[in-house]
Amino acid sequence: MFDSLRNRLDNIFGKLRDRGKLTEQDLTEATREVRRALLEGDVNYKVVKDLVDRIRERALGKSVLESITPAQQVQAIVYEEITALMGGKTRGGLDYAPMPPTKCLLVGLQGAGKTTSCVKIAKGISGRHKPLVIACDLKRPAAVEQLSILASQAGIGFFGPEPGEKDVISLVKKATEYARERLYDVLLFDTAGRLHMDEDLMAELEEMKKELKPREILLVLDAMTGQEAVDVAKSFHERLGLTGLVMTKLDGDARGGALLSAKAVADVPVKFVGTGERIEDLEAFDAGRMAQRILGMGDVAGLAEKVRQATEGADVEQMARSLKKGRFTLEDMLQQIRQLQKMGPLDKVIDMIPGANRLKGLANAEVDPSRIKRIEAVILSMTPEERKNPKIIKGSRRRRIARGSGTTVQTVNQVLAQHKQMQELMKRFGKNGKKMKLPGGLPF
Ligand SMILES: Nc1nc2c(ncn2[C@@H]2O[C@H](COP(=O)(O)OP(=O)(O)OP(=O)(O)O)[C@@H](O)[C@H]2O)c(=O)[nH]1
Ligand SMILES: [Mg+2]
Repeated sequence: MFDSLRNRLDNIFGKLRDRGKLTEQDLTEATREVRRALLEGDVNYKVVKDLVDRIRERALGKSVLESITPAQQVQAIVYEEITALMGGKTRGGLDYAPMPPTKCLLVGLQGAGKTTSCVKIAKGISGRHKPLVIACDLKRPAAVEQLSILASQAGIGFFGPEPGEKDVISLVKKATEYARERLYDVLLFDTAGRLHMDEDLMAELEEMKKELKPREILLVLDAMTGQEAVDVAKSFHERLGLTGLVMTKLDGDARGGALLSAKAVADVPVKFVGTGERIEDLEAFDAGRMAQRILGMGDVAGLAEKVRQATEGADVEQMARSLKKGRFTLEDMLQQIRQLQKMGPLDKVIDMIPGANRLKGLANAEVDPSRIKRIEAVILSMTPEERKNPKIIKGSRRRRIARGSGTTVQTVNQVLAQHKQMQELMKRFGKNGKKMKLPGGLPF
């Protein structure tokens, strides 16, 4: 996600870190490079100008704190400003009506991800709510079927038009009645998309808005379309009064511009981001966490959440404990490899680990199931003592473990090397965790 922007920023801060004490010249240079990186990331030029001015002003006026380096202070300011730019502390997710049902209209151009996001949101809240998705695209029968299939795959309630039904207002009235009788408390209306914003589309949406008085009108935007997405947001907002944005396809090679500029330019908050094609690939938006990821600082909170979702219960506490202590035995490794399997594509998890960008190769190697089986066999052939203290595993023990696990000494060596790498990673994780608690609450 936003790899090129992140790498650019990472380089800039890397250079600053090497400097030690920073002169005004260093700062000027760094802010100029931040500016260039953001512009190349397709962030709106006016947004970039304001942002960079603020960063420079704050960085220059900053007294030197002893606990963190000047480079880190600059990084902290950039982090804070980017967080503020994307909406600061306001949290994403749905805003529920005080009196159910909560009605939510999903609107947007063709192919933006409305139908997919509709089911993703429903699935995401289905533990605590009883959502119903409603197909309101009466022009394309295939659109109705798409929503119906996705909903049934996700185990979500679905309501759609009869074949040949033409009147969208009568459809949404029926849907509301259907939901009332069956106690659905969140109604997600999937609307038709158009290639371009046109009068027909807008008029239909306005009519739906008048009839439903929805709590949320969410515009779904494809992040890959960059500043164009921001323009679309402005137009929709002027006409419909949006309550939020769903920014999809962040997993692609979107440069970040749409996500970074949308709030500042269109004045509508991002509420969800889509990060893949699977139903689970949706996150309630959190500006601070997103800023961390953009700046390559990793997403500790996001990782923790993902771990919690994947594992539930006692395992998580165990994992959190060993991560915190920076201690990491071979048993932990085995357990974590098994848990990581449950979390889905590993590169996404790795994206969230501080400083782990460079370790992607390592993660990819682990995804191979037969490799995981071999690692498992090797670790299970060790004595408990060896698992706790791998340092004692010398030549003869390595041969014994290879025989016992039906592998080779080379494989045993690889597992041990990999364990060492992961241990390093976990140590870094622990350190970052501690750094989080510096005065001022900055994520360093
Ligand atoms: N990689 C990726 N693909 C996505 C994401 N969200 C949606 N898609 C894909 O984008 C394509 C279009 O998604 P839809 O949900 O059908 O889009 P739509 O806005 O309903 O399209 P229309 O109904 O034709 O206007 C599908 O192939 C989705 O799988 C995302 O976050 N990441
Ligand atoms: Mg659709």
